[in-house]
Amino acid sequence: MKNHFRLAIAVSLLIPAAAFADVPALEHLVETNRTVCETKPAQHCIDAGWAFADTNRDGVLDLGEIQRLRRLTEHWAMTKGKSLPPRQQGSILMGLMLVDSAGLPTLFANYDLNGDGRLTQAELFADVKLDNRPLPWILADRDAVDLQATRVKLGALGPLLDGMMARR
Ligand SMILES: [Ca+2]
Ligand SMILES: [Ca+2]
Repeated sequence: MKNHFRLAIAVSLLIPAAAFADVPALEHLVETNRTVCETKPAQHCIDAGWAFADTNRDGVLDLGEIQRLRRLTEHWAMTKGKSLPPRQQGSILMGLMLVDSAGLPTLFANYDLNGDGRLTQAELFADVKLDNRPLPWILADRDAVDLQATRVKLGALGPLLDGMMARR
């Protein structure tokens, strides 16, 4: 019990109150869009995620918005994510750890092709040939994803990509 209490204090210090308020919104996003992302053309899924991430609604993502998303995902995985199979929850948290080790600002800079500090959809998907298939299908298609370019941008996360592709 004592440890849980300490953990709760640590978490509440680390995550701004605003993020807590947004967790139900993230939960809602995941639940309502699971079907959309699995069955509708990729752009529907991307637009839904983008609208959620783009807090100031200027159509592009800045580093602060991406960092907020990262914090929310962690909080969600640690609380609501408990309803997920333990392996899935574990891999989300592991993924976040890897993102941290690669450094979010570095990853952001690699994807921000024109270096203006704003990420557009075109920049994020520069190495992916989007079509009318659902997004997971496209991302699993070696011919639709420029693996070499993606590996370079992912930097320290490159080996993770290799592992994912090897499993397919
Ligand atoms: Ca924005
Ligand atoms: Ca840019």
